[in-house]
Amino acid sequence: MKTGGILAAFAALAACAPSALAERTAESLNGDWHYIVDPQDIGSKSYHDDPESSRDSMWFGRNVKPKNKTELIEYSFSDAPTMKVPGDWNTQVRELFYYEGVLWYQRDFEWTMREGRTFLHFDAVSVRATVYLNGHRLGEHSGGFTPFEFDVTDKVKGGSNSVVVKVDNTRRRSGIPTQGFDWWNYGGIIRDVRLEVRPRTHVKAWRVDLADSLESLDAVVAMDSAVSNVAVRLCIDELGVSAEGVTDGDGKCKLRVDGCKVEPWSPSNPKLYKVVVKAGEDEVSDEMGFRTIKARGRKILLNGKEIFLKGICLHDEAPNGGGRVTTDEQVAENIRRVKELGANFVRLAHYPHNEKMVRACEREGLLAWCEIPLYWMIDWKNEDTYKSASSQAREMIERDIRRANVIVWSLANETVPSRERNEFLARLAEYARSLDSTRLISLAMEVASAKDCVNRLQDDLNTVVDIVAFNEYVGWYRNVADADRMVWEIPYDKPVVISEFGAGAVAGLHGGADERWTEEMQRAIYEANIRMFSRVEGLCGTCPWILTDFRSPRRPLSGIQDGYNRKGLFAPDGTRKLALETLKKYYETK
Ligand code: GCB
Repeated sequence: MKTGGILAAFAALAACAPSALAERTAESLNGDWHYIVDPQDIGSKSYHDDPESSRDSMWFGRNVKPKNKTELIEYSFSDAPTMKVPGDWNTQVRELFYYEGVLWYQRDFEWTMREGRTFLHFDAVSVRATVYLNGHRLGEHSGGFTPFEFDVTDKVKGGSNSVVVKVDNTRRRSGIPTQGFDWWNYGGIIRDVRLEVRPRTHVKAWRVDLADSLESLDAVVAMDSAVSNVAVRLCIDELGVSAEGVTDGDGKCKLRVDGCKVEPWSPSNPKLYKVVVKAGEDEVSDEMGFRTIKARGRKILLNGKEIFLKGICLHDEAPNGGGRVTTDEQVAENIRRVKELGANFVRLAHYPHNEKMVRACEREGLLAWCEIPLYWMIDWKNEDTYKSASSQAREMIERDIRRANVIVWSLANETVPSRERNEFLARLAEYARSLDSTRLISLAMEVASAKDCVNRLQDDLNTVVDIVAFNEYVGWYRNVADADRMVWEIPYDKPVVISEFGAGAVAGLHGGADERWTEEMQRAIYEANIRMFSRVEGLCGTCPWILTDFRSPRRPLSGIQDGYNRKGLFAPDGTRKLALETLKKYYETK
């Protein structure tokens, strides 16, 4: 087991880990927030386009109220309608279903001053957020699926406070994702919001990993500043672990624990331990598991043993077809559907999913592939685009770094090879490895049309990744008869995962196996692909597209798609399609 990288890599975790749901004393700011729809961004620009704001009273971030009955103020949050946070606006407010643009949120909250530092924490805002507290602009965040926070110790007051969030989900050419993608561009404060109180000097990031065997652990604890000599204690009662150390001049403490007997985490035994870290006045804890994951030759080894990834792709969408996942019940239903297939692996496509989902998968023994929305046509030459990709990758890795079930960081989906793309992605892969060298790196390649059914998977980026993964749509975007003739040449001594295949079907629509949109055709395509898999050398896993039909504006075919990508094995209401049984039977043999 190679672990040398863990400690070294940890130093690179930069802004660090606003992760782990409710680790410390927190007050939720979920609930009803007022909103103002602002398609022309009048809340932060004047009519002559001056930025925030020549006409002070129109700056929405200030949440100004008229001082007397004569004063003109042309907005009022307190009189504006409300919607729920967390939640996307598209499925909460009928007229915002297709809305892309600026929308302002506001809420008041009462606060009692406390000792220590106070952070305003967002689990995710889609896509760009600018946050104001009591009229002060706290900052911005871009990237719709990862957490961020602001230190508001000096801005929050005892008594009543007002928080305003400007959210903008306009698609941009330089953005990640960029302008075209096959899912719904949900906007809003889509995940939880809270105020968190921490001691003045507190733990900013920490991790514990297996060292060279199941009998030793390496831990690293990093404080929020370079304070030395802070007493650190790591406790895992169930393992009889209680180790002590002090921080060095960088505010970090490294601990090695020997002589414990760790039961490794695996799908059949998703063992979690309660791990507590005390550092000075601070205390954090997590339920976490320990395992190793390696790529060796053409195999994937979990805890040293070969594993086949019986996977399924899914979006972060509520199972009934409505909106982003926000509740434990929605997570539970998505997981119930995954489990019904007999799967042991989920591809959480195409962006970081709700942390509740990642954690629930860990408890349920589902391995996970996590990815950033670097998808299709990216502006490879734009340094701002790279910055966005790398910060989204960092925030994803920081958030989920302690999750035993997360085994793959995937950096891109179906991007077209070019020199600029190869350089961009190779640089990103190196960066991801510098943050976490203990997991596998991959990306989902697109397999373009093969000449005479010979598919040579030649892509220079395959020399960079740990898993060669590709999306093939034999039978759907190319002839189903090709499946039995297709030759796959994979000139890399690396494990191979089919990261997508599938076909669209309307639940309840029946007909011949050659009839588009019928359940029979979807099933026939699954059968043909499954026959083909035995001829893919080094195949270590399959991830059909997709668990449940999902909303996408790219799918307008009336009477069939009606705004849904229909490649689900389940319809949104949970109706099973015929291909589900086919996949289930295949997974029973693996
Ligand atoms: C793909 C994409 C996925 C699409 C899917 C489809 O290759 O990765 O995001 O939704 O194909 O249905 O065409």
